[in-house]
Amino acid sequence: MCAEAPAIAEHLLALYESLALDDLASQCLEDRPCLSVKKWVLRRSHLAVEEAGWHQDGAFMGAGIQSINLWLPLTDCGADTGAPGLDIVPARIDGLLRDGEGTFDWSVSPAFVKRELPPWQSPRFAAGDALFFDHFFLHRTQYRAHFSRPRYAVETWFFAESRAPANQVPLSWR
Ligand SMILES: O=C(O)CCC(=O)C(=O)O
Repeated sequence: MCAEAPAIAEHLLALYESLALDDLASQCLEDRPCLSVKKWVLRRSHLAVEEAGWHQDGAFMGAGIQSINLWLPLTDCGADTGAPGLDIVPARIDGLLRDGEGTFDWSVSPAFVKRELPPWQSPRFAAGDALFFDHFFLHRTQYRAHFSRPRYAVETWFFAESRAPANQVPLSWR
């Protein structure tokens, strides 16, 4: 967790300030933004990558929140780069999906995604690209049988102060 790595947290907050991310988050959320202690994390994929569940983060954060996540790969990844990116469903979804057949109670099955939703995609990301999405966005860690390179990323969830999930430990930083 970034909150456990103060030097990195300070560096990231300075980066977010230089990019006026708090203003962007305020506009999207129509409220003062706060961060999540539990979902402000440094990620490193382990090889071999296990098949991950398709999920919406709202399934464990709650549907009634207001959120925006900055997913920031630090490695070229996705598509055919050999490092896992994200598999995404490029569709606006306004609620929680349930099919009862996912690997976890917060995930949905590949069969449901294939049957019910537009074709999913595995975009190519360059290190430093930014993908923003909310808690209803359906995605999973990109899954292929053979990846040869690890992938590093930063995940930062911002919440509206008035609609933040208590279970993700919201944190005001300004
Ligand atoms: O980095 C990943 O592979 C997964 C990210 C994710 O599931 C998320 O940001 O909610």
